[in-house]
Amino acid sequence: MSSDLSGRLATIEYCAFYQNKARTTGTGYGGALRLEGRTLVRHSTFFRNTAGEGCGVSVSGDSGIVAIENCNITFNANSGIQVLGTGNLSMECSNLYDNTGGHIVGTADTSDYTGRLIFEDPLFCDTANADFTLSSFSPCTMDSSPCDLYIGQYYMSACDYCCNLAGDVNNDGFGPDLIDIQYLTNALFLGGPAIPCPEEGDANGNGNVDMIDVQYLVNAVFHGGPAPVCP
Ligand SMILES: [Ca+2]
Ligand SMILES: [Ca+2]
Repeated sequence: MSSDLSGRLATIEYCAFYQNKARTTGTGYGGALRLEGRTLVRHSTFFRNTAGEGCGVSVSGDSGIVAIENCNITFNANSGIQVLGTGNLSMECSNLYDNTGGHIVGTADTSDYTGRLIFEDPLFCDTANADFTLSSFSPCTMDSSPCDLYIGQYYMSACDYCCNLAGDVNNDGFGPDLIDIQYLTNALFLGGPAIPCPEEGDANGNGNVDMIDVQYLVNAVFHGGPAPVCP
């Protein structure tokens, strides 16, 4: 259910919150935003923020009524979102990924968000230069997101690049490991699901995805061979 945001204090949209920091001890909550009152946060990206809890957003327990819609909350150094006490959070069509302390912590009933969230690598074009445009392979583009709206700050796909963990064939953020080898074998020879980011399947980085990459991955994972590379 959406939160009642009538008479809201603020709408925060089309923003990127990048490498903000709150204290990481005591009540260091809300690395990017610590919100009270009624607030709508939409089409924004939270990346690599740091706090004790709620690196992206912390919702106050006193009066916080917050709706997060179409946001990317990813790669934060502790929990992505925190809800304190009686704080109220609703979420629609957002992506949570690689928040090391958990995606949503505190008092929110996360069962409310079932089916409204995805948990996938957003495949930003160039995070080293704070470029949060989306790869054409991103699950957050208008065509790929579960709600036909883009997720995050940018609506356009601006690159075809997607390799941020070479050999992570299934693009789950882990690996390369046996699961990636099986995924690649399945995709190439057994009619399995397509490789989400072909560059991560091209383990030897020669521009083709084929049997040689399977062998390369087996060698890397089990026999101490060279690590996969991005093309
Ligand atoms: Ca993987
Ligand atoms: Ca290859």
